[in-house]
Amino acid sequence: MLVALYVVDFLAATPSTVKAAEAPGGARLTLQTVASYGHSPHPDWVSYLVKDGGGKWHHTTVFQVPAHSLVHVTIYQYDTATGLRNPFWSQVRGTVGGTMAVDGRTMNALNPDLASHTFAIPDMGISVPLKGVADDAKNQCSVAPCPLSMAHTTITFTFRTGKKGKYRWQCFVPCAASFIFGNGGPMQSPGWMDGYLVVV
Ligand SMILES: [Cu+2]
Repeated sequence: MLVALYVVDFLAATPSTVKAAEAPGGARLTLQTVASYGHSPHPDWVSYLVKDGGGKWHHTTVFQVPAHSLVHVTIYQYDTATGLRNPFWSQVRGTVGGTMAVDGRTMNALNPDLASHTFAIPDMGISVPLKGVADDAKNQCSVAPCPLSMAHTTITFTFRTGKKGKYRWQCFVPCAASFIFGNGGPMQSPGWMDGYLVVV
């Protein structure tokens, strides 16, 4: 029964598309991850959100960016670490310079135990592990969108888009608490832990 529900959910969910803000040479994509969305239909589901060019946060995972351009990504990470079962995903891949910056510090990999989520676009060879906030951090956020005054880590990186197309992206950390092996629910639902990069 649960499986059937997920399938229906998957087909019915058509998250809206948010266009990344324009930036010199391309676009600026600003995201946040939250431990719990805090609203219906799934207040306890882990999720991504995206900010539009006007500064408003949207609960969707379909992002539009220009082709053959640089995309400057900033991810505010409000969730605690779950850890990666497969250390493959702890490496930074496919970004400009093969690096990310974590709270301003340049890195090319993350201790797998510290990962909360990943931002990966497999068909573009891109994968970035996202460092979680400490389990005992004060001021943890549980209702999206989370403000910068709450505990978070900031991850920045840049990647280059190629030709136009619709590319699937997803998180590879088994971050779905209370689901079997952490891989159900939000991990299988566009709008939460996976979505599309629409390159136009
Ligand atoms: Cu995740």
